[in-house]
Parts: sequence; structure tokens; C-alpha cells
Amino acid sequence: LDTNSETKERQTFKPRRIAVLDTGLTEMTDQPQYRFADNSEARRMLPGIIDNCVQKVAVRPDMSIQEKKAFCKPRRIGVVFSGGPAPGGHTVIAGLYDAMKTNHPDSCLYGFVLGPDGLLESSCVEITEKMVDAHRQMGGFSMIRTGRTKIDTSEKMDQALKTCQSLNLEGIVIIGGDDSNTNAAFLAQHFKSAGIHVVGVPKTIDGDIQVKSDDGTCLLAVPFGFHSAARSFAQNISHLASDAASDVKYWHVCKVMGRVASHLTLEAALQTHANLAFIGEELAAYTDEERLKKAQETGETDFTAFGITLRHLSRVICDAIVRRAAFGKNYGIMIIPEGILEFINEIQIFIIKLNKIIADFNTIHDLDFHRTFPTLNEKLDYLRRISQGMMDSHPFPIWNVRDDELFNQLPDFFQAGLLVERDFHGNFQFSQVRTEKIIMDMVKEYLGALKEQGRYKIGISQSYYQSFMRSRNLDPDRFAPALFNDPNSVYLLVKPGIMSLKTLKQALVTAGLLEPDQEIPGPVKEIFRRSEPDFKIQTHFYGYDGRGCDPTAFDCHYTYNLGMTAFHLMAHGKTGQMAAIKNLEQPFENWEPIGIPIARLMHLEERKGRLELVMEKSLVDLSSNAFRVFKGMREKWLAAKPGADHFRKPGPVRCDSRSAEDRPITLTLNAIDMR
Ligand code: FBP
Repeated sequence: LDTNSETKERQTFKPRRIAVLDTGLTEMTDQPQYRFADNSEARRMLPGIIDNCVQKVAVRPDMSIQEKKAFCKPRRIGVVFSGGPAPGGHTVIAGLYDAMKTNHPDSCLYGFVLGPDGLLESSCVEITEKMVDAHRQMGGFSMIRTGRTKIDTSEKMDQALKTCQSLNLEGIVIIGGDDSNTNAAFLAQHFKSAGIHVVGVPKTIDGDIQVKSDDGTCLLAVPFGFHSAARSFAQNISHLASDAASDVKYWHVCKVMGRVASHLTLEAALQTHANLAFIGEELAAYTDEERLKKAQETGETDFTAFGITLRHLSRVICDAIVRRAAFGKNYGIMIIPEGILEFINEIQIFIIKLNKIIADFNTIHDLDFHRTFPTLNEKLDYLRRISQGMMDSHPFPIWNVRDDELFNQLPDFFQAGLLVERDFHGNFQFSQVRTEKIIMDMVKEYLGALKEQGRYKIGISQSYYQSFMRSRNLDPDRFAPALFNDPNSVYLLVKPGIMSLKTLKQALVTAGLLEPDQEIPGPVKEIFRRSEPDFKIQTHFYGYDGRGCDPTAFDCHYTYNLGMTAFHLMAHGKTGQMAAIKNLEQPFENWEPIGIPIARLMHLEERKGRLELVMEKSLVDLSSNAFRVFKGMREKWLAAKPGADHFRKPGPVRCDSRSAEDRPITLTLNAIDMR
């Protein structure tokens, strides 16, 4: 690692310790008041951990010498990163390591290398103080690296158990997202009889692990990594905003990570005040009132009335572009969530159908779809054969001729994107699809039509027009009536309907401003040309860069205490629990370390064409304060009127709080009682 001053500052930075954890001597108490919906499948598959309660970590001041001896014994614990990196992972390990060593200096922490593969292949290293010190408060998961392998068969689970037993481990800590915590729950169940404990730690920049109990109490407001990644994205986007507002010639289209949920987009929008941002969950909730009405009148069911279509979305984007252009703003900042396609009905249907087709092919033929049909053409040919009823394996019309026709209308790169191989957990890999291209191609096409119709014009300010004409020795008032809609407004729209220089000439002649045999004066031609928009975009993907950034102060304090909480859960023999900190939205003094029973967070979800028991993702809540504030502000941020934009500059990511808000804006807003 490089040792510049920022690195040194990070390595020596001391995250705060929650007072309860700082004492080192704790007890756990069941918190049965926090209830969760009962899922029968979770009860069937995870009987050993389904009845776990929320755990509260409290100080145990009166530990007897005997109890203290039993509690403060040398321990052997394993730790594994699982899934994509998230800022703060190394600090979780530091918290866990420090808590173990404080508890007993002879304790050993083992890191499994390259994620769950390390557990399966018994590939691990003993984590030393030197390793921990070199990585404190540093981004990435480079200390022991990570992977996405799913431990989903009893053979793999036995293999993992063997590894833990051969190292004589008391338990393992799995630092991961929803799928990794799903893994943690199944491992906890499998390891239970062997007395090996499994504790999860909620990690993911996507922000989609959030837990509320049935009575609405927030137990986990945000996973770690979200604040840092969102801040990193927002900072980059705000730099683009400075550039865009300076050379005023580009629309910057920023695709922001978040496999499904749009939490990162919402946070980045609130941080930057970008001109346009889309929240996938809102698009899915859209209802086409007209279609609905028509369907009700005819008594027919029209499912297409629900959810926005790609075409409709492109129209909404065009509308914003045209409105800004009318005031001379032929530039802007747009944020699109990576997982937006998941919320577009027509695409989601394709994704689900293709998942099923691929899964069925793999099962029925015991082959791999992607290896069997390596090229796009071969895949398309297989789909065509299904649509024509030529495949016995699909006797029901999962992919009919109409699907095939629609699919074939999509551009090649998009077809290939929709057919991209699913990850180990059966997730569609949105990060590999050029979502922004498909949307922006449609936008460009429609803007072209609007330009032809004269509805997409660059507004020119009156003062600019006047000084321009005067600088060329022409009376500004002479041509204004033919060129502009409303000569009295500050910004003037070049008259709709004037599409070419030929029609401009006709308009000038009709208005009596030009003789038929006269040429249009050069400056008039020039100002007319300047009103012709040239829609230019730059696309950006904010993903891996923010995922690998260093943690903010919030994430440093948060993760260190998560690591310590994981230790205490383990030391008290808890299993199938996820370490969490309650009251993150409140001052640090109110933070409370707790354990959340993972099995109670599971539900059935479509994966690889079949229903699987997985931890439920938390999506953007459209009734949340954060979304409502965004909705209330977005017209202002669009700035489709005269005057400046409202871009906001979030500070850089630092490990002290000097320049970053001390927690995510969405978290702060959602905690306010707005009734
Ligand atoms: P986790 O769920 O593991 O935290 O990863 C989330 C994520 O960063 C998504 O935002 C993104 O779609 C995905 O990982 C990319 O995955 P990969 O590393 O496989 O390209």
C-alpha cells in the first residue's frame, strides 16, 4: 500500500466505539417485541434458526470471575468477504480483530481467500496485526479479496463445514449482501449440529438491505458502503455538472450502480440536484390512466396500462430536454439507475421468460445454455424454435411468436445484454447491459422528429439576441416578430414551424420583413442556425469506481462497530444472526449494537426460472420522506426556465467528518417525522 499522507491519516484514524462494546464484557438479551412475518418455506428449510429473536448487546458489569474466564478465552474465528466490494469492509475486519484480541490476545482470526471459494477450498490466511493496520479505513476488499460463489448444495456445505472443523473454528463471519446473508442463513442451519456459528454483516453499496420489524421499528436503516459509494458517485456527478454548465454543450447521462433498487440514484440526486433522475420503483408504479379508463369502458383487462414502457420513458426524457432547450440550456445532468430495466414491464417480462428458458434448458439437457449456444445467432435460433413449438422441452407457450417478433426488433447489443449469463445467485447482470445506450438511442430518434416539427429549438435570450444583432449592425427589433414567439419574455423561443432556411425566408416575406428577391441577412441566418439544437451526450457509468472508494467517516465508525458486534454475537454463541447497528440516523451516542435473525428476512423470489428462498431486498419506498422530497424538488432542479441551475456540490470522501455530511441524506430525511 502506498503511504501518502491521506493513507497514513486513514490507517491511524480511530473510529469511535459504541460504549457498550468498548467495555468488552457484554451480555445478549432476546428482544421478542420485534416480530416479523412468518414464512412457511423459511420455517421448513431453516428450522434450527427460524425462531431466533432480535438480540440486544448490553454491558455485563457483574460478570463473575468464572464467567469472565469462560467469556475471555482464546477464540478461533473465520471471516469471509462475499459479493462485490463495499467501502468499509476492511474496517469491519479491524473491529472484529480488535475485539477478539482485546477479549484474549491469543485469539486467531482466519481470512478465507477470494470469498466463499476460500471456504470451499480451505484457502485461508491468518490475519495479522500488520495486515489489519495496513488496511484500516482503506477501500476495497483487497486484504483477502472476494468472490460471488454460492454455497448452495449439501456437498458444498459439507465441504465448508470440513474446512471450519479442520481449522477448529468457533464460527465464521460472512461480510456480504442479501445473497451472501442468504448463504449465511443456510450455512448457519447446516453447521448448527456441529456447533459452529455463522454471523452475517450487512454489506452492499446498493443500499437494499434495510430491516424493519412488523411494528415499523427500523432495526437496520442502511447497509455499510452505501454512504461512501453514493458520496463518491455524487462528487463525480457534481464535477460533471460544473463542466456541463461551463461548456454548455453536453447532456451527461450517468448510469449509477444498484443492481435492482434505485437507492443510490435517489441519494446521488439529493446530493447533486441533477436536472433529471429516474427512480425505477416510481416507473414501475406508473399507471396509464387513459388506457385504464379505456379498458374499464370496454370491460377488458389491459396489463400494459401498468408500468411505464421504454418508449414512454424516452418521451419523458425528451420532454425535459426540449423544455430546457427552450431556455437556451442545451446541456444537463441525467441520472439513470443501473437496474432501471427491472422496473420496465415489457423488459422485465423478457428477463423472467428468458431466465425460465435458460434454467429449463440447463436442467432438462443437463447442459449449459451459454456454452451450448455461444453466439447470439445460435441463442436467437433456439428461441425461434421454441416460439414455433419445435421444442418438446417447452410444451407451453412461454415464448410465443409475438415474443420472438418483439425480441427481434431490439438492437443486437440489447438482445445480447438480455441473454447475458446470470450470476451464481441467478441475478440478472444489469452492470453488463448498456442500458443507457438503448434508452438514449430512442431519445435521439424522437428528438430528431421533434426537431423536424420545430418543437425542439434552442431558446435564445433577448439580451443575447439584441447584442448579437447590434454587433452586426442590424436593428434587433426588425426581425424579432418573425423569429420569436414572445418578444417580451426574457428568453425567446425561435418560432415553432420554421424548419429550414427556405421556410424562414417565406415567413419573413409573409411578415413583410423581406422582399421575395432579397436574401436573408447573414446575421439572421446565423441566429437561426444557433437555435438549431445539436444533441450531444456523454455517457458515464458510476459503479466500480465508487464501490472501490475509501469509506466516509460514517462508514468507518459504522463498520468498526459492526465488526465488534459480530464478535460479541459469536462470543455469545449466536448463529444465523446478522450484526447491525440500530439508530444510525441518531447521534453516535444513541447507536445500539444488535443482532437480527436472518431467517426471518427471507422470502421466495424468482431466480434462474424458479422460486428460491432468499433474503428480501428492500426497494425505494415511494411514500418515504426521501422520495417525497426528491419528487417535490425535481421540477426546480430541472431548471426549465430562465436562470441558473441548482447544482449542489457534495464534499469529497474523507475519513473524518470535515467535508462530508455525517450520514446519507436519504437516511436523515427518512428519520424525520413529517406528519
Ligand atoms: P453486492 O450485492 O454484492 O453488494 O454487489 C452489488 C453490485 O455492486 C451491484 O451494484 C452491481 O450490479 C453488481 O454488484 C456488479 O457485480 P459484478 O461485480 O459481478 O460485476
